[in-house]
Amino acid sequence: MDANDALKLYDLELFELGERASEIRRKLHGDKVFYNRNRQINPTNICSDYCKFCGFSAHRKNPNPYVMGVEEIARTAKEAADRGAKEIHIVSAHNKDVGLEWYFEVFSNVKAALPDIHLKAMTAAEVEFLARTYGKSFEYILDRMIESGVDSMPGGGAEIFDETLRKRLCDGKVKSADWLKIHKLWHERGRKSNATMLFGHIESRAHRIDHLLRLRDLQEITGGFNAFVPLLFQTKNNYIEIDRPLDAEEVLKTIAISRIVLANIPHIKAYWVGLTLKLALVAQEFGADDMDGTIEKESINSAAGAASAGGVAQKLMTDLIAGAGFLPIERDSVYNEIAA
Ligand code: V47
Repeated sequence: MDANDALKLYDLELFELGERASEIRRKLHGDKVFYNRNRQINPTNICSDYCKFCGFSAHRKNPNPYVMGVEEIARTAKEAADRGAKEIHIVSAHNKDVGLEWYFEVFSNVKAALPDIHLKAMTAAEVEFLARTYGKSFEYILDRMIESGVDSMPGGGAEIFDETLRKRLCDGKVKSADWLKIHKLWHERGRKSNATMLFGHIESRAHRIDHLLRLRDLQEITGGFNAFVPLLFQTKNNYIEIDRPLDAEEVLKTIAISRIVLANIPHIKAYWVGLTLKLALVAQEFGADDMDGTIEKESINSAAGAASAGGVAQKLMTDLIAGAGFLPIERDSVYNEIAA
């Protein structure tokens, strides 16, 4: 499928598109909807990059800079694991004050406290920031991550790959080609990662398709992406003015098209944090097969207006999935099923 064919999918009627995406989804995963028990930790919000869509980093609209202590981070992870979390998802802002080693100490401390936990950490944007700031290669940063206990990489920092738009949205942050290169290097190390796309801001349908095709092409080479996560832009506390948020039809079409175009990526995650739980459930009928997880505490989307700060209880998650007619499946971070 080329860009024109993919773009034409948007012309299909919503439910026809949903049927096509559902067919692929059901072939791959039947009635299953995956979720995990996870905890997000964002150790610092002090950022040297300036992304117009971000409400999380400490700036004029969010003037509360913080850095968590290394022990505090490990303690927070341990408390979450004691409550049943199987994955700790750590993403930081690009903080020049804490030093290179701090990033690795955070990971090795969590792993020392919790040797069996799955540590999903460091976006490609963080990898590029550390490499650039400290004069290191991407390979060096990735190898140090592995040494300090990082198991997989989240998909953040991809935003939208189109270079012109990227310049307007987040000039100075990891370039699209480098985002892809970092994931390729990570996959070459036998590791898995996810891929995101931030949509619903100033991008066009064609920009979204371009983004999907670049991911599809890399996946063809490495096979290292587990899940694609379309992140719906949250509109508050940031520096992007849009006339109105995307309507549900356009969101569902975009998710369905992701399922169709990215037939080589096993999972499509409807990230409930940005979509709301209800739309994330509807998205399961439009190609998605995953809800992300219980999360416990969410800071990035909620800083920009999402009602996700407190996470969601496991029972509510499974009740909602079952109530929508699907089979709730708890998974680990690389999609092994966890027996109930
Ligand atoms: O890269 C920033 C996004 C991302 C806003 O890999 C915003 O499983 C919406 O990548 N509205 C970080 N989104 C979060 C992320 C993620 C989340 C959950 C699961 C996974 C995964 C990855 O948050 C950033 C950026 O694209 N973001 N501002 C906003 N206003």
